[in-house]
Amino acid sequence: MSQNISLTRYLVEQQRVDGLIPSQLRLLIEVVARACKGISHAVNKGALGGVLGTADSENVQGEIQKKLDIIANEVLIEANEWGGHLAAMASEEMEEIHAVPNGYPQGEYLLLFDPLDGSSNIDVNVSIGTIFSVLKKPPSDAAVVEQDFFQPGKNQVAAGYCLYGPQTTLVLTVGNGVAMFTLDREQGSFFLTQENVQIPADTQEFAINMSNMRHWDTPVKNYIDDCLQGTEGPRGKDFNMRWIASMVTDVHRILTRGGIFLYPWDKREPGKPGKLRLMYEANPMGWLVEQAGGAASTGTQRILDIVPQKLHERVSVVLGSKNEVEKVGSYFSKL
Ligand code: P6P
Repeated sequence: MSQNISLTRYLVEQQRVDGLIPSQLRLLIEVVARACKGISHAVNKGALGGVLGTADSENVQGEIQKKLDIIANEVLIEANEWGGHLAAMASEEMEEIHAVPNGYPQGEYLLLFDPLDGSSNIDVNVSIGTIFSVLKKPPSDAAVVEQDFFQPGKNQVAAGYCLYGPQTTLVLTVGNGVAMFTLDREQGSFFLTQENVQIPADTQEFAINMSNMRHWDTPVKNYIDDCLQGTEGPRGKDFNMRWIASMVTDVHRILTRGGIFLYPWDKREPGKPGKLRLMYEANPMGWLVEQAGGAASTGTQRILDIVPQKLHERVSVVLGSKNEVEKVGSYFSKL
C-alpha cells in the first residue's frame, strides 16, 4: 500500500466518484479527523497531562464521566462549531442536541458522536476510541430540532471511528467500502493503510461479556452454549473468545480478522432493549460492518432499519461476520 495517500487525497478522490461526497461533507470529515488527532494527543499524554481519573459529574446515561470524556467532547464541539458544515451535533455526553450557535454559518449536516467510547479502559491504558456518524439535516427552513436526528442508520452519509491504541487509526466509510488510515505523528497526518476492508463471512471468535450469561435471553444463552461445546457440539468447530469492553477495539478486531460481537438485551434492565446506544454506537459501527461485507442486527432486525424514537435510544447489538450473525438470528427464530 502506497504510504503517500493522505486522508485529504482519499476524500478528494472519493468526491470524484459520482459526487459521492460533496465538498461540505469532505471538509466535515477532515474537521472530525483533526479533532481526533487532538483527542489522541490528550489520551497519549495520560497521567502526564493530568487527564486520567473521573470528573465530578455524570452524563445523561447516568455514568460517571472521566475527565477525558469531557475533554474529548469539548474538542469535538469546538472543532465543529465554526466550519459551516453542520446544523447541529449530538453526543453521548450531552442530554440535548447542540445547535451551531448563532453567528456561525449553518450547514446541512448533523454530526453524532460518542467522544470517547470504552472510557472505563482509560485508567488501565487499554485502547479506546471516538465513534462518529453523519446524517443530512431534513430540508426545512425551520431551526434544527432533535427530531431531525431521528433517522434510521441506513440514512448515514459518513460513519467511522478513531481508535487510540498502539497506533491511532481512523476507520471510515462514505458508502463506497471501508478504508483505514494510520496517523503519522511526525507529519501530523492520517495516511491510507488499508482500503476495501472485507470481513470474512465465517468466524471462530466471539466477543461477549460472559459475566452476564445468567441474565441473557434464551436464544443468546443457547447460541453461546453451542459455541462453547466446540467440536463436541452442534457447531462442529472450536471457538475463541475476546472481550476488551471497548466497542471500538472489539469492532476493529472484527474488521481486521472477522468475528462476532454481541451486546444483547438482558434482564438486568428489562425495560431497556440493550446497553449500547443506537445513534452514535450501533448505527455507525453497523454501517461500517455492512460496508465491509458483514452484518449488524439486534438478533431479529437489521440495526440500520430502526427508526429512532429518542436521541439516546439503546439497542441490542449482534454484528460481524455475516454468516455468524445469521446463525445467531436462527436461534431467535427457533423461539
Ligand atoms: P461492559 C463501553 O462502556 C461500552 O459502551 C462499549 O464500548 C463496550 O463494548 C461495552 O460498553 C462494555 O460493557 O458491560 O462489558 O463493561
